[in-house]
Amino acid sequence: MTTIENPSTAASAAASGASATERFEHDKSPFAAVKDTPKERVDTLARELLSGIHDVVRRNHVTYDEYNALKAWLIQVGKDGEWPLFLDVWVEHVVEDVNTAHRKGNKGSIEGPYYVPDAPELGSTATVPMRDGESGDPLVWNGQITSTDGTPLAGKVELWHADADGFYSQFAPGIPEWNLRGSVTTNDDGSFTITTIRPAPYQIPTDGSCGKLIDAAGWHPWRPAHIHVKVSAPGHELLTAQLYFPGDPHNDDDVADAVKPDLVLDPQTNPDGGFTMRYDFVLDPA
Ligand code: MBD
Ligand code: FE
Repeated sequence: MTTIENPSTAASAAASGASATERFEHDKSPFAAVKDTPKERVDTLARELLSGIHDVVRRNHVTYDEYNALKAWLIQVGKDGEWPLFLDVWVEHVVEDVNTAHRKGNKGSIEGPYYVPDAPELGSTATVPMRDGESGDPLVWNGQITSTDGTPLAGKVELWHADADGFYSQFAPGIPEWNLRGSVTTNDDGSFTITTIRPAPYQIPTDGSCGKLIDAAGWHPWRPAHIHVKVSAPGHELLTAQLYFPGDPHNDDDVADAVKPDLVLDPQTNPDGGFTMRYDFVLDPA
């Protein structure tokens, strides 16, 4: 597998798992949502989940050594704070699929572990917060939000993405708090122009428990370069999606299985080296 050579990079990878756990506990109140779930529903889900595990044990004749290795690994995932990472990488894409299958508008994708609400508010012609001399090719993105019937929708495009080294602000040390994060308010006709930099392919942290699994199973830790968005407009379903770049070697084997053809961009190279692109969003009425 690909190992991280730079020790300071490795340290930040471990910290990002713990930060994602803290962030999740801070933003979501999962137990409040679950306490009203009927017993029958919990019974069904818990029983079927356990039965899936029992089947794996029977089919593969799992040994006591393997069972104890699993126990040790599960304990370590918690200690590393990597439950958000594990679940968002290997489970969320199916939850996303079943919950958006009814949509006629834009395809969505997973949120992942690195969303932070309340990013700086930017106007309809926005430059995302970035450092002086932020590395990466400049990217200018024109787009519009419409409803499924074509009606223009005034709304918001929240976006967040990794920098040219593959790191997210607030989850890796030494990056300004809101770097490459923003909340863009569109014009009345739903149009917007966003200037940012093109993010790099992203490697999930390899120095914690998820990395151990990847290594032990002979998998790889890569996600294609992507821009995360949450697109909203009154009276419409919130769209959570990610946009990808054509030709990325990991579009076809994303570790998180979150690429869909409709989400691949078509950036045009500018004479001065940067990129310009158009990508519009179509939201389903709520
Ligand atoms: C990411 O940046 C991401 O988008 C997902 C889904 C998992 C880990 C890191
Ligand atoms: Fe991401």
